Amino acid sequence: MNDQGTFIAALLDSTRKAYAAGTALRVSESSPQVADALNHFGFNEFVSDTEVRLRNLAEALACGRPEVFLLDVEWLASTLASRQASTDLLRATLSCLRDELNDSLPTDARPMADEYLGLALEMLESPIPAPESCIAHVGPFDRLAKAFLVAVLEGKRSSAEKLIWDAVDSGASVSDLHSQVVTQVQNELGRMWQIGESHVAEEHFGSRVVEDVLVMLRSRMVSEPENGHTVLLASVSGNLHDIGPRLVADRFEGKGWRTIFLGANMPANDLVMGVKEFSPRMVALSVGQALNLRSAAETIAALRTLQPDLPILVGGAPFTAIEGLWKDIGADTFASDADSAVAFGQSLISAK
Ligand code: B12
Repeated sequence: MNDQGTFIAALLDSTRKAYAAGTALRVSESSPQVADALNHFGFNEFVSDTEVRLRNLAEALACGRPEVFLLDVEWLASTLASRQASTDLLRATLSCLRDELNDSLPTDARPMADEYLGLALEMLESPIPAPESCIAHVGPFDRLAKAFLVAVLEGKRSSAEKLIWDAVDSGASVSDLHSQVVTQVQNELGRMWQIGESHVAEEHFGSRVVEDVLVMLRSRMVSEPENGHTVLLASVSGNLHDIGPRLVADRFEGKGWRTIFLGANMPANDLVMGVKEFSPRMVALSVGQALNLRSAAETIAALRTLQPDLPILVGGAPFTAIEGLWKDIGADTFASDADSAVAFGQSLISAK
């Protein structure tokens, strides 16, 4: 992690609402069109939204990685693009936030924040496309993924589950169903939510169906004999996404590992207790969003204090998007999916 960035991040955390409100006032005093857009958005909503930008900026600064902040701005710009909405208010927000921080932060803390906001504004000079469909490709599981998605959107849990059973009965492998159906459908539900084509209830329902499907698939998995090794998996504190690491856990189990899957939002200290309790050969941590990066770094530091040589693998969207980010938070390696995670585990035990 970056020392100066961590310090600035702490300053941003402690005064976030005030900076966000100051930014809102500046935006409302800028051009009449932008002020109109803010009023349309609603002052309080705008302040909350700007706080999210500040949280992402803080994570980026703490990691010493502007790309972390750019990822958030890009996500927002692509959301706007999907609704054919202008980025004028977003640009004004970043520009006013930059002024606000340049007027308020201690002198030596200003350049880093200024640079990151400048890079984001520069990025917005080129058009950012709307997110593309996650199951548009023509692959062997494309039809199944689409049918599963439709069943979920129609609220037909049994039909969705039957599609998976039928595929298993026809010889589809658990790993293909994980990667080509479950993951794609979840990504697509996320994209639909992002672009305003589905709502939270549909995503929640889809996630519950997918959780049941994972249990079914696990019961159908032909596992290798126990190899005597344990992997402990969890989503770091603040990360409520736990379907990804659960799927990874199931695949370790298929290779004969004992898997201790602790689920979402796992506090660092309790994770340390888990390691004391279960003596894993390795720990695998899920980091759902950039907002979880400092939490992940803290968790890894706590684990290192207990057991410096314990291998720690991380996974999740921020590491797939930003090369080498896993090193900045102190992990030993990163895996983009279940197969590469299990390959890392296997390499550990075969190298012993
Ligand atoms: C379901 C879901 C939720 C559920 C989670 C339920 C659950 N029990 O997990 C709930 C409702 C809680 C949720 C909340 C939020 N979510 Co959400 N969510 C999703 C969604 C639709 C699916 C996630 C999922 O299950 N994917 C399926 C699994 C199998 O895939 P995966 O997680 O990517 O995991 C794979 C790899 O990443 C990797 N992996 C993951 N973890 C690990 C760990 C290790 C060790 C390894 C090796 C590999 C690995 O391997 C997996 C298999 O290949 C995604 C969409 C998406 N594109 O991811 C959005 C998404 C992640 N969520 C998003 C957002 C914005 C949020 C919220 C902020 C929404 C809000 N305003 O409240 C909150 C944040 C909550 C928090 N504090 O964490 C955004 C994030 C955008 C961004 N800028 O990063 C996404 C991308 C949606 C979108 N398209 O905008 N969400």
